[in-house]
Amino acid sequence: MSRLGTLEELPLRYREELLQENLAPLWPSMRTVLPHNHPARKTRPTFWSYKAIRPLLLEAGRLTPIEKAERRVLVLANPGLGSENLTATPSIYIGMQLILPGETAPNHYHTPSAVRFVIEGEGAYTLVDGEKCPMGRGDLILTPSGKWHQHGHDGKDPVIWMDALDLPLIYHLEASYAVEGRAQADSDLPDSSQTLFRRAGLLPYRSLGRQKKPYPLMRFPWQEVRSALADLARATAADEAVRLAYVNPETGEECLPVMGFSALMLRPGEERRLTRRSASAVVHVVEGGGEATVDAVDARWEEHDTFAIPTHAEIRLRNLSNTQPAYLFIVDDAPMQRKLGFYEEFPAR
Ligand code: GTQ
Repeated sequence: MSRLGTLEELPLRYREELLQENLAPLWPSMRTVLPHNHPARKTRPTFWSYKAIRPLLLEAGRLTPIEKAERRVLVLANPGLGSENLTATPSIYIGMQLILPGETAPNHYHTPSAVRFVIEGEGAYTLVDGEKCPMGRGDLILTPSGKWHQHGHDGKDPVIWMDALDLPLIYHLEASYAVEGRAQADSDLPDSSQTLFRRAGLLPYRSLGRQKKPYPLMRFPWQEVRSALADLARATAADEAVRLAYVNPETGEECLPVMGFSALMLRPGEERRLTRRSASAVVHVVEGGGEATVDAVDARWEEHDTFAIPTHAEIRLRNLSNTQPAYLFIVDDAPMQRKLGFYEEFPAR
């Protein structure tokens, strides 16, 4: 491995001439942008406790009326990436959003894709391109790039959910913007998880042979995911993970272009090493408590806690209950990495 020339080795006059012409020599920066064998990472394994977030978010509810916020959100900002950059991993934004009874968050669309994963409270809903999606605890609701969405709340208690967006990526590409619009008409129709896509393996007959819509299903109810995990566990060997992928029911592909979603059940007492891979991720605890080791960082996790996983990280998870399963919801950027052709998995050494 040769040592590359540095900037200082170049004559000052030459460096100034390069600068003048908007040129830069590659070789002094070669190992920074293309380090050998392993990417350089600034993302830190970071753990956010819901116990810390919740009172601060409720306080935001008292400090800032919805009209002054549009979206009342506390962002999970990875300190390694600069807290002002509002990003949990290089590609994934995570925010905790609060909506109070009677409030509405106005209609808009934007170029980044978003999803909501509901943490607590009942009676809120999101309207996505006219489809009314009730927000039950643990439900996943998609608002893909360019789809109109607004939120409302007809219930009695505060509702809190987690937003995940591919905003950092789209912002970095200088392609991020939003468009405001008039309020969508309310709808009394059930969302399509209750009608068209009621059950895996069954599709409306007319969707056969038809040009597929990119986003046929907007809502994935948690009760379905949870019971599917319990059933999957019965048919899964003890040394294998009990994990389900959220997919487009018409194509079987991942449901959004950049972010992928999955649900992992840790059996009582289970300790699991996840396959090391090139994707970054965010893990949210739906139910249960345990321990995690992400690279060199150890932490305890409880219900509704969230943690950031850098690319190429080593991950160990342990369910500390010997009687109850733990349920984790995982957002990653594997779909984007697969499309770009560099997604990798690294089997245990
Ligand atoms: O609810 O539409 O956390 O537009 C960030 C940007 C939520 C939303 C966020 C958004 C939204």
